[in-house]
Amino acid sequence: MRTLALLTAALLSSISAAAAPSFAGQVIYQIMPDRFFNGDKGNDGASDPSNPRAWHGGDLAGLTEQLGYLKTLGVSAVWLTPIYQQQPTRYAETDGYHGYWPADFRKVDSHFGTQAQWEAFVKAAHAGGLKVVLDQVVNHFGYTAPAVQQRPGWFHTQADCDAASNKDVVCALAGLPDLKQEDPEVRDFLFQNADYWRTQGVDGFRYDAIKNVPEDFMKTLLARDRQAGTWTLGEYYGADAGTIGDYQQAGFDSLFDFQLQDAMKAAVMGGGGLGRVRSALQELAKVPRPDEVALFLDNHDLPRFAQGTLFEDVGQARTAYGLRALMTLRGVPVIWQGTEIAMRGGADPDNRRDMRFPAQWTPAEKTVFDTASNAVAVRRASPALSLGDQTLLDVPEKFADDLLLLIRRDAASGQRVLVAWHNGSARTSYSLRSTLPAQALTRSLFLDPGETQSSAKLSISGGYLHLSLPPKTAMAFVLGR
Ligand SMILES: [Ca+2]
Repeated sequence: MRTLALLTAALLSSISAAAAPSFAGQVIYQIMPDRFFNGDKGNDGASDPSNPRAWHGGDLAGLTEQLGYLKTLGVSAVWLTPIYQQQPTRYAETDGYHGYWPADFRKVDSHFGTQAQWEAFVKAAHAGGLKVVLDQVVNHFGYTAPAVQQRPGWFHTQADCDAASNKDVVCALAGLPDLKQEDPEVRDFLFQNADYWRTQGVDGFRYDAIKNVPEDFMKTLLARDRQAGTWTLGEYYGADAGTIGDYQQAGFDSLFDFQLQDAMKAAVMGGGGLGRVRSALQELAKVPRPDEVALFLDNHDLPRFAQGTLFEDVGQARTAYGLRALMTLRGVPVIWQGTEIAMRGGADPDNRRDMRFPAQWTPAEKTVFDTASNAVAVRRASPALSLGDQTLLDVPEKFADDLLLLIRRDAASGQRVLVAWHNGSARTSYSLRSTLPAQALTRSLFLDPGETQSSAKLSISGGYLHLSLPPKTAMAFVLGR
């Protein structure tokens, strides 16, 4: 799994010559524009919202219209799945609504709108203080993109695949026409795609399917991005901390942590113990740049987080717990559209149901949203939660399944926050031996909807840390200097 373990010193020094862009302190909201909001029915074309594999009509005009919604949620950046022009026909009874079947990499797909609507979106997002991350495909064209016939030399053949030692890189991913990045013309084409979107106001790229792209090409691409100040987030499906570390060494600012996602799904949603979460966090602390790593509960390629239980109310309560927990961690949290209301859905395309907005919500969905927006606001207002380092505290073995404790500390402000995830199913008081300085009774920063002060309490006296914690949630307490 770890293909980039070794790098030459020369290459490392050339990459580190430019200051690395940072998203530390950001909270990202992931949007699939076709499934977000339809702001312009005039561009819908042959869309069919009743068919999960068809275009649904969401677009850039809708995104711009809903920026106020993102402000209410409190996020600081958006990541859009690809918006460029898709292949002209369906494949496997599916439209290119998801954006991963490109035909023209520098043109906005007509379903998403016009170039002018893209520019209006970016301008409004930036004016509202939101950074823009755009998905970039560098592995393939769409199945029926005209370029596949027009430029056969740009693509690997079946013979190339048969002869290849690294099948991931040379063979077609899901049968998609696989770009031959060894060809200088193909490399230039891909470099210029990145340059083009930089001129279009993009602050960061999310690179799709990086395990399927040659590493020498990827390193050059990343060095160019770093030089230009563009933040880079790689998607390596299933990546653990070891893979994240290798790819950060190779020049990525960030990767998604699938290992932590899987552990949180099992513990927070699935009701398992917190041991695997603890291990994943211990591993993550070893990567070169832990502040940049993308942390998430689910995305458009995984079943929805709330789908991990049969029961809608349990899914809602535990999604609220999961989102709060995510907001306590070192890294860059990413919220997939709809997770802030605990939307359900199984494997693709069921996990891509149309986003639902406040007027359509049930009271229970509103409660999840209010918990999520409070958690985002608390994180962004706290230098320790946003930017601090992270130290896991030891917990007695008998409590280890139910209790995760860590300290976030921001050196610049001196703020220290003690974080407690409580996985127990009933309200519980804990008294644990501790060397932390004495602390008068303190309540959690996080508030449930309707609360004016948290019911979660901490005090430290006589060498003991006392905690009173509601069930199945995460809490955060500011400690004295
Ligand atoms: Ca539309």
